[in-house]
Amino acid sequence: MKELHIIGVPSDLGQGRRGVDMGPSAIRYAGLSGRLEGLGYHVRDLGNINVPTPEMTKAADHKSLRYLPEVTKVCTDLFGMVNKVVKDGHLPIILGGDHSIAIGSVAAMANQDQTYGVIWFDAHGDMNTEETTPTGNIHGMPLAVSLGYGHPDLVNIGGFQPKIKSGNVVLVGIRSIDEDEAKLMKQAGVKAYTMAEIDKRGMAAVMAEAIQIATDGTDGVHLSLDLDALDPTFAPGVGTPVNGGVTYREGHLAMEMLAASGAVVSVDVVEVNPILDKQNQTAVMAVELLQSLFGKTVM
Ligand code: HAR
Ligand code: MN
Ligand code: MN
Ligand code: MN
Repeated sequence: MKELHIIGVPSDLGQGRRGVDMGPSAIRYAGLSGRLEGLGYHVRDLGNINVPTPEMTKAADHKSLRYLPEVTKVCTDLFGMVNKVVKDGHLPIILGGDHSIAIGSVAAMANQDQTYGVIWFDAHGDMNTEETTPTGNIHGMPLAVSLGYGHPDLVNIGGFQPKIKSGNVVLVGIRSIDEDEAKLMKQAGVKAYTMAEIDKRGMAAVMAEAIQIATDGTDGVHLSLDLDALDPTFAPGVGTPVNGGVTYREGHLAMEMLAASGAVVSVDVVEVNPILDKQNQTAVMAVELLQSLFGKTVM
């Protein structure tokens, strides 16, 4: 069994609301290490990456790419750290922070000798570029960047691009896409399972297909888990909540199916915002989902 290595990335530079930088603390406080150890894993917490606060920087110099230099630096540092964890044979669990950090983690997984598919669990598409973004927030762009669309500073982190092939990328839980973002998603040929499709066909059928797509010809799957994929009833502590999301059981079923697949090689857990949360409920949800992802069953 691989060791699980935890890396915190306390960044709120990729989005507009303060507090998501406290995500790593909240998830640790919810008992992450102990719960995973309880499943029989060796767990090592590597602490946090150094991230500047917005007050330390010239805020929003770049209106369509807010905090571009800082986000680039954080993602480059994370790239280096995840690279080392994987090369040493361990499985990285990256705690955000906003979703911009996935630019670094996906880049590191793409830098390995193996090739990996990506399952992007999210209410949003994260397929904006500086041309299409309605907000300038980089957390709305990481999937586009990983596919090679966007600012060169971001796209070229690690010195190569694109990081992933659209044919092995799949979004699950989608219910909020910007108009031009949808165009790029179609152009790029990324498969997206909307909430409507989950409603109609059920999470089990959708996840079976998602796992099929992400594992087809690859050596494993990177899971990028944005807690706003969950319905705000179960995960209120996120910066951009959208009603009509994945339920508690649908979320666990998805993780249980991923566990059964044995395909997951790395995980991001992002967008947990303790300031907006109710008694750390969203961080607890994140930990419980990770327990299912790493094999917790009823009997
Ligand atoms: N699409 C919007 C934007 O680009 C909102 C993106 C929100 N993103 C996240 N990550 N919370 O999924 O700004
Ligand atoms: Mn530590
Ligand atoms: Mn996201
Ligand atoms: Mn989201």
